[in-house]
Amino acid sequence: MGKAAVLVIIVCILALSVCQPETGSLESHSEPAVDKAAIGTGKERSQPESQDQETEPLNSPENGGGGEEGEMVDTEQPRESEPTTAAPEVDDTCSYILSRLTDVDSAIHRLNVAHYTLDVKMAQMADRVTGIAARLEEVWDTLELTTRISQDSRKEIGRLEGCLKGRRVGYKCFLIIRLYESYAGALKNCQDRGGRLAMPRDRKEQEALAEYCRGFFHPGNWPLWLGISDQRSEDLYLFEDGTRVTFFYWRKSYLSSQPDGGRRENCVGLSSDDGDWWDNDCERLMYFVCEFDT
Ligand SMILES: [Ca+2]
Repeated sequence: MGKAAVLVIIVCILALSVCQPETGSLESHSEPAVDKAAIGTGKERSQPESQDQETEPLNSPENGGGGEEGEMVDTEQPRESEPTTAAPEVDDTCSYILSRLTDVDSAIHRLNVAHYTLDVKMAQMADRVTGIAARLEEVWDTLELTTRISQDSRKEIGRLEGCLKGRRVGYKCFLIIRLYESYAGALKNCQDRGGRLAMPRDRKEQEALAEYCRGFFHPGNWPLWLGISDQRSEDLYLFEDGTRVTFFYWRKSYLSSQPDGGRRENCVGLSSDDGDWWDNDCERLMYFVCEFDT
């Protein structure tokens, strides 16, 4: 709005500068008319001699105005009529400029009103956005709480399922999952259930797990992932909780002695018929065993 006001002021100054010279010329043109009136009253002495010479023959026919004088009157009359026709044109121009300035002023007023209205609506919108943000924060807190409760419930369901459907050994329960997964996929699946990939830590747990798997798949034989690998360092076998494996149950026979895969096979599986351990390619898709705390 400040720029618009400055623009209006500049336009006004320009308009006045245009109008004042015109009015000045008007006055200069109107002077002879006054002088003509003054000639009759004898006050024409203050006027220039040239004008006196032009006006005297008109008002003093007695001064012996001949044919030449009459011709001068005829030639001078159109010159004096010019100001009387130019003045209305100047007035019309000024009136037009003033009317346009009035229109501009009205437009600026309307813009001011629109700007105020926009400010009010922006303030209302800011209030609404603040309210929505507060509601979103509440919804987010509720969602986090719901997610936490859901995870706790899922872990509890996994624990109950593992111990009801699986095999309990000491303070843990093993549960066979008949889904084909890679080693990493099996790890995630057990975690999503609230458990871990099976980690038989001693002979008691190993024998209980082997008996459970043999009975589950009898008379078949299926390999199952355990939570043991040497992915971090070759021949350094660790459980998935990072603890080192101290008890092993590798298959040992004249046909095959495990582990034999070197750096190609770094994840450990259990064969369901005899419970022996085999090293396998970690990307191989196999069934797996989860364990849950009781
Ligand atoms: Ca290996």
